[in-house]
Amino acid sequence: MKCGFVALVGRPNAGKSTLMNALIKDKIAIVSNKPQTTRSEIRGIFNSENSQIIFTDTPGIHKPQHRLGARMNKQATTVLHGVDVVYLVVDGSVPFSSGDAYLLQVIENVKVPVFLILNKMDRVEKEKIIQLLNDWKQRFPFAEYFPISALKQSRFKDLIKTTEKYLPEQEPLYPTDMITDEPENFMLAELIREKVLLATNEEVPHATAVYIENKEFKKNAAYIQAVILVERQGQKGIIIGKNGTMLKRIATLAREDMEQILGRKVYLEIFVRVEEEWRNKDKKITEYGYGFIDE
Ligand SMILES: Nc1nc2c(ncn2[C@@H]2O[C@H](COP(=O)(O)OP(=O)(O)OP(=O)(O)O)[C@@H](O)[C@H]2O)c(=O)[nH]1
Ligand SMILES: [Mg+2]
Repeated sequence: MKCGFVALVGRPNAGKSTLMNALIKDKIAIVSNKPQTTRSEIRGIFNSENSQIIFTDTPGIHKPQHRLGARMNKQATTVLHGVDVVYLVVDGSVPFSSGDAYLLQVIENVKVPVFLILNKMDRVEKEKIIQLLNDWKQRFPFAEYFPISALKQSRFKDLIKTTEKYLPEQEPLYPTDMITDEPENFMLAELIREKVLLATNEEVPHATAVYIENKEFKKNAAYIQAVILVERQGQKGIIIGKNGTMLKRIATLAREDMEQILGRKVYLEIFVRVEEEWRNKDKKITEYGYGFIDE
């Protein structure tokens, strides 16, 4: 059967995580309307009769402001070099910009076929799509061109079929009922971070880290203690909210998702702490699971 690796790279907010989740029909990576949602490489495994495709979602490549951002970029560009196919995921509903031009430079050194995934086509009039594709054809010799909507899941069958053509013939590398190799605690912490991204604005989402401090399974329930870290006292106030209402909302939404994943009742307790400048501390970044040390 066909089995191989596909990397999803692109600018923040292009829809990489939405696309990966939709392709594997499960929620592995968190999604939000804020840029820089994904902070580490995340694997989602697609299994079918004919193939196993190991997708790696990556952080959006951007101009870094902290060590965290620099490491996110490094991870994304490193993933490019260990795969069989690269999907360059572009938000086709916004004009071409310097960020896109930078990405084209990044993929210039890639030795494997690169597909252009022109995403968010549900927002673009049909007549304009051909023009957009022509513009992109002038910019880089992509192996394949796919105008799609990750949200509406258009052209997925065709995308999978075409991708399979570029993968090596070999036995599955992972068990065929496996959809990810992400550690459970990391996925649970990410669910909480997703709710913070949903509920807060400006600097707060970016200054937030989440980790699971303790998890116990007793009878048919899970007892989970988690920590939300922010960089400043004021941000802590925002996360907690008036009379704790914001934190309660975040915890309720996260708990519901956790119950889905764990298939049991969840008792979730969240503590909010301040860790100044954690985004510039390599040791902390690694500890919270946002990637390897960048030597
Ligand atoms: N209209 C529309 N919106 C989409 C589509 N795909 C993704 N989105 C939205 O775009 C936003 C960003 O999606 P993500 O999947 O988090 O984007 P990402 O590329 O993973 O972003 P980072 O992790 O920050 O790099 C979310 O609000 C999605 O719902 C699409 O095909 N159409
Ligand atoms: Mg993402």
